[in-house]
Amino acid sequence: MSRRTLALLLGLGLVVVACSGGVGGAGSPTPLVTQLPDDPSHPYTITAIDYHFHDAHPTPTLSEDRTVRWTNQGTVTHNVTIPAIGFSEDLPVGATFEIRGLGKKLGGPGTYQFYCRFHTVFGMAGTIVIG
Ligand SMILES: [Cu+2]
Repeated sequence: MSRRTLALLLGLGLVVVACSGGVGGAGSPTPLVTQLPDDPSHPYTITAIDYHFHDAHPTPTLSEDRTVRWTNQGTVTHNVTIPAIGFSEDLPVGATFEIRGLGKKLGGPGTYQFYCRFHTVFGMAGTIVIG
């Protein structure tokens, strides 16, 4: 895989899986990058990492009944404010919360903004797409 391809895959938010070594071993080489498709049977996870909401620029199109989960893997407390439903919840370091059926609560298909009330100056915001 070329460096350009790797950079492209990483830019698309794909996850690098561990390379378990095996240098010089026989058989097929271990892939360095594996695409992890969005799985509708699980909550859609948006991760706050130091003034950025990862995987929400925008989200993929989510069904109305999908659970959306926010988790904070950064080093400071963040917040999730969703003006369309008057929701605002702080998200301490390491914390996670979920909203079940977020699309239904939002009122159905559409594009909805959310942001961190502590870090608007950094543009810490995201877009949820319900379809
Ligand atoms: Cu924040």
